[in-house]
Amino acid sequence: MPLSSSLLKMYASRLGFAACGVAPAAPVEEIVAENFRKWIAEGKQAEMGYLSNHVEKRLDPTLLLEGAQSVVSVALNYYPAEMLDSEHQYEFSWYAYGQDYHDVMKSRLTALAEALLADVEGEVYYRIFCDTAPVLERYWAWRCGLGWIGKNTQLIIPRAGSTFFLGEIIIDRPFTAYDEPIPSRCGTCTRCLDACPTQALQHPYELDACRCLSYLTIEYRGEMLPAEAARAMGNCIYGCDRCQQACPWMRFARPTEVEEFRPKTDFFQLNRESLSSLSVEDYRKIFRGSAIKRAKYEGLMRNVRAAEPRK
Ligand code: B12
Repeated sequence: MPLSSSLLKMYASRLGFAACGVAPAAPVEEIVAENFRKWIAEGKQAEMGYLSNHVEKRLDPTLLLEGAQSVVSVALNYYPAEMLDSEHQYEFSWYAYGQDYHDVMKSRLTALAEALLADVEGEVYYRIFCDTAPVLERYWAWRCGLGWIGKNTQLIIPRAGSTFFLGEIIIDRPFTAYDEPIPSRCGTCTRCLDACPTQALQHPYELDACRCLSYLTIEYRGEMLPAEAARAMGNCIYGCDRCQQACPWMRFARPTEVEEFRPKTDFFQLNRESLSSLSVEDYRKIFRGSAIKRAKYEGLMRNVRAAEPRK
């Protein structure tokens, strides 16, 4: 018996997902696979070596779950309800304001799968994913009809923007109906390419991580940031949102209602003085359960030293 796609969408909406779609599990389209292999071959993944591991699995979800028949993709809004302003002197990228999205997404995806399978007979095998396995998540969001992939490489949801986390359920059952991809609505616009201060988006739909401030301030482990990045980062000490801030579709973004994405008070109290003298203990306390721990203490302090606080 196929699973009901209308029930899936109803449960997803009740659980606070802004969008949900489903597609048959199959290898990704050949042009997408080719682009991914080329991107790796050209070294555009910088030092994120894990991206060149398990390439075959990343390009074919049926290798991630035996008997996989469907891929469900969901989106969870993280557009901040309250922004850091000039009093804070430094910025963090929006996705990192609240609790670590891996945990939030995982518990909601588990609840979604349990609701969907509550009355289903027989064994059903599934796996849930959010940024923790070789899955081409933006491709699946596009393939499941959630939105289109923008020139800034972000998955953009019509009349909602791009500030959404993506997650998936790969499951060994078919659904009553599948969704279709929607065409790009970027048109001739190049605002994201023009807004990138390090020219990481040299061509539409392709990002060179080696130049991207998000990569350099979060993933890069060097003791000092490259001089060009330090000049370009301004006051943003963790991640970068410039390519999505410049996107005209972001005018539709609405504050998230996901309680876990509300920042803690002590995060909001950080300023130049407290950040430049931040101890490891304070760092651990303030960023407990936050995605910001990805940069590690040394990385965050390196970024603070390189950045220019807003006057
Ligand atoms: C590595 C990684 C990064 C790297 C590299 C980013 C990149 N563009 O590749 C760095 C550290 C720079 C990064 C930064 C950010 N990331 Co990141 N990242 C990932 C990760 C782990 C893998 C991405 C990957 O495989 N990249 C390789 C490239 C080649 O693939 P891709 O960009 O994902 O998708 C391409 C292909 O799929 C192809 N394609 C596929 N289908 C189609 C169809 C059509 C029609 C076309 C034209 C193209 C196309 O085009 C896409 C664009 O090039 C994913 C999680 C995951 N497992 O997917 C999160 C993920 C992509 N990141 C995410 C986020 C939120 C961010 C940041 C906004 C965080 C921040 N503020 O600093 C920035 C955005 C920067 C940017 N413009 O990408 C979200 C994106 C949500 C969204 N709405 O798109 C993800 C999905 C995590 C999640 N689970 O929510 N990230």
